[in-house]
Amino acid sequence: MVKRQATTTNTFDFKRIEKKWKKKWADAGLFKAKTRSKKPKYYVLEMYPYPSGVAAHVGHSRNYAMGDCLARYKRMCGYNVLYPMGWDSFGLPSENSAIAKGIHPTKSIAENIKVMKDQFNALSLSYDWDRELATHDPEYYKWNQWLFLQLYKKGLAYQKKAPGNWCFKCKTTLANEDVKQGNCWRCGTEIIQKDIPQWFIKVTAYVNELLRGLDKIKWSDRLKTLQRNWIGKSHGIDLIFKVKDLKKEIKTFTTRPDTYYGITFMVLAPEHKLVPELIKGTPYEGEAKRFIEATKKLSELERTSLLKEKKGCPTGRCVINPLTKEEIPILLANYVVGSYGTGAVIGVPTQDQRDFEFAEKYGLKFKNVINPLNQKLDEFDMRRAYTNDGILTKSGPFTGMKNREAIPKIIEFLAKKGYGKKTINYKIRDWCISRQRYWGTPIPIVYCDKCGVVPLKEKDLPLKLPLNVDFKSKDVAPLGTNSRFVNTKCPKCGSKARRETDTMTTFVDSAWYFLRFTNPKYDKGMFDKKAVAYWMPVDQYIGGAEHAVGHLIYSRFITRFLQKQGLLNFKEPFQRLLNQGMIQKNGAKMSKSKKNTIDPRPIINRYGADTLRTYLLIMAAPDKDVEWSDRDLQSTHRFLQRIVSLASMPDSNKTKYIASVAQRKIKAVTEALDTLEYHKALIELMDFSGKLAKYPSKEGTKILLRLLAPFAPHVCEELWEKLGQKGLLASTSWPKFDKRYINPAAEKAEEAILNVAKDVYHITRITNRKPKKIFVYVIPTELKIYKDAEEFLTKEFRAKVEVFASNDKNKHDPEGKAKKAKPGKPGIYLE
Ligand code: ANZ
Ligand code: ZN
Repeated sequence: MVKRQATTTNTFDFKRIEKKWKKKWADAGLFKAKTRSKKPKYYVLEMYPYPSGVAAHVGHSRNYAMGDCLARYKRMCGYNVLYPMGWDSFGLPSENSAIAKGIHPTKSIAENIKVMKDQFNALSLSYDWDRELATHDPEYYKWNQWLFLQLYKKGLAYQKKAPGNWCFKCKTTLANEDVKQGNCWRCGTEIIQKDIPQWFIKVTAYVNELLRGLDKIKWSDRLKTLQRNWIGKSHGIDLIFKVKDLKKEIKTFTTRPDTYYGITFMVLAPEHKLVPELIKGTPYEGEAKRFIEATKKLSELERTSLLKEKKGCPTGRCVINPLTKEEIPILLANYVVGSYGTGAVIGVPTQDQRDFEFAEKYGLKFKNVINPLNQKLDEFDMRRAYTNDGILTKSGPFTGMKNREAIPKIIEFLAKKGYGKKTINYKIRDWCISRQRYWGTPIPIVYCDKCGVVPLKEKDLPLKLPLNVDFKSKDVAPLGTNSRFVNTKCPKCGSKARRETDTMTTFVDSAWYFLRFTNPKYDKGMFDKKAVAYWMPVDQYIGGAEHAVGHLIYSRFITRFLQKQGLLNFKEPFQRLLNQGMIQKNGAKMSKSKKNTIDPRPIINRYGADTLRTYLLIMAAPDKDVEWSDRDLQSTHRFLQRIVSLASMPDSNKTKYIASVAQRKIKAVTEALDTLEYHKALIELMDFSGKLAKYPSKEGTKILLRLLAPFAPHVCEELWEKLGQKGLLASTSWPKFDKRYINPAAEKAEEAILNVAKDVYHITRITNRKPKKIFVYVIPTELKIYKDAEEFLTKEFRAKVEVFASNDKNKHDPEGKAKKAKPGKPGIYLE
């Protein structure tokens, strides 16, 4: 409606400005978190990146812009802010980057870190670089090993056989990423799932605590649900069945005991421990063995995927339903996994779609036991399972009951008879930390010929990762190629021993790095208890939703473990969590593989860091995905240019009005930042700058600069200086809302004038004519308010403007419009 002032001539030399203020901030040590301070603390953390050497794209920049804006805001609010950055430098991406470059990881990491650091600096991220850490530093990973030993002591780190991706030809296990369409990435041999001894952390020990803890932290519901589903607590019953003609029992876990009378078959995981005995000597022995081998080629994920075809194989054996005395055939099925529940499942084809398809395929029986409310289902007509709730039928004493209500009664009934036992199962598995890769923390364990598994002594840490290995080795785990590393003496008895050659997954490093940032050079322990007590928990954590379950569960687990050891005085590491949305380009998530990434560097070169930062924060709510728009980027740039021109405009006489607006903006921007609604804050600031362009005011502009500083820090500093302010804007205090300046009369007057302008605009639209003269008739008591409109309307419409009291005898009013004047709604006549 109101035309924007064209001030594109007033561009700013952002390159010079950026350089100048970066240096001033650095010289003032503004971003250093203070170890001792009377101020309240605030800890902002973004998930640290792995220095893969791939340049970050604007999607990453958005994430960091959010953290930085918050850090700068909180500093101005008077907090002692910890805003650190470091490198997740162990692991596959770093190892692969090194392999690709043909150099040692230690070397490529240094190069990659430099590239990323330059990118961060280009955006002016206000990290406290004194606290930089890299997890491949022995002074860091030493504490992974120490942590492992503590977990081991408490029985929370243990070794067990678990399926790994095994390549026969290379005689090694592969990470999931290295299995390409079921084959080894190096030699193309088909991968099978082979049980190999691996190290696990017993996260299942704390499942209930990890569930309950979610109620006390401010994470999004979406994220909490992801964690709850991952933990996957299921209430149910273990049913016990006797195997016919064998003195054996099979336990099966079900959450649906209400379907008990509809059981028509039983399926076992091929790896169920009774299987060899069951099939022995039956006509199906050969077929079953082939089936078991074939299943080994599938990963657990493939087996349970709903899309994958369900395959089975008879065993020739039966169990007896103790209630109905029916004989129930036992089959093997690839969709039953050995690691969940009891590895055995009862089949109810009429109430479970998976069972339905399986029963059709293998010619098994159907017996429907749940009917919808006013309908009787006939199992011979059913096209698919009836999985909704309803009324039990053909269910002995429970017939006629609502199935949900019958569940506790059936459980009680079966338990009394000894046919079952109430239990709880969890989907979550213990955390496998073993990787058969080179670039990670060596696990501090040796295998002694005499003593067996022996942990290293704490005083012998760090066990350094040897630099001299053939980390591309084909034959054994890479660490196995360094015999000086592998062959050692037992810490207990001194005899010959071999070192563990697995390394730890990098999720161990990231499960506690946030503690280390509080005093990263501390050498008397894993972390400085005092510093941790001051800084932790993290007040605001920011990162991608892809870590919703892995990293965020492990961090919560390790934090709880350390708390139980008396090392921490809190249980939850991350109070608030923001999962940033993704930037899309051409409707697809920005990613290197889709070749649709946008590099921030040319944008910073052309429009400046302030423009990019501000655009990244205004483009959408921070947790929303959003399409990149060059046009919006450019209009953000113009917004900043308009602000530059504000600093040199002479003050208008609307001081009271602008002072009132300024207070409202202080309130709105503060509230928006407190809830991380950066976009809302910026929309307020754009509106504010528009009002200031209309009614320039040095005092108003100063408030605008203070509010905008966390978003566009360089240009705001420059203008702050230009307005004659002493000291750095970055270290001035955040403006406080003061309601004494709120001036409803001034605001109302301004609103009235805007409404007249709107009306005039509408009339010109309808008549399609540009007015030369504008006459406004107002009720006499409002004359003073509307007199101000003359100047504004003159500028706005480039026309002669006259405002009359409606009872003015000398007014020019050829069409009698003065009669239309009402309070707050003047009459208007255009010529
Ligand atoms: C009978 C039944 C009838 C089932 C019905 C479901 C529906 P959640 O909620 O995930 O715990 N199940 C049990 N162990 C399994 C395993 N190792 N592999 C694959 N499936 C398994 O689900 C529990 C249900 O998943 C159990 O309840 C069992 O099938 C199946 F109308 O038993 B149900
Ligand atoms: Zn020994």
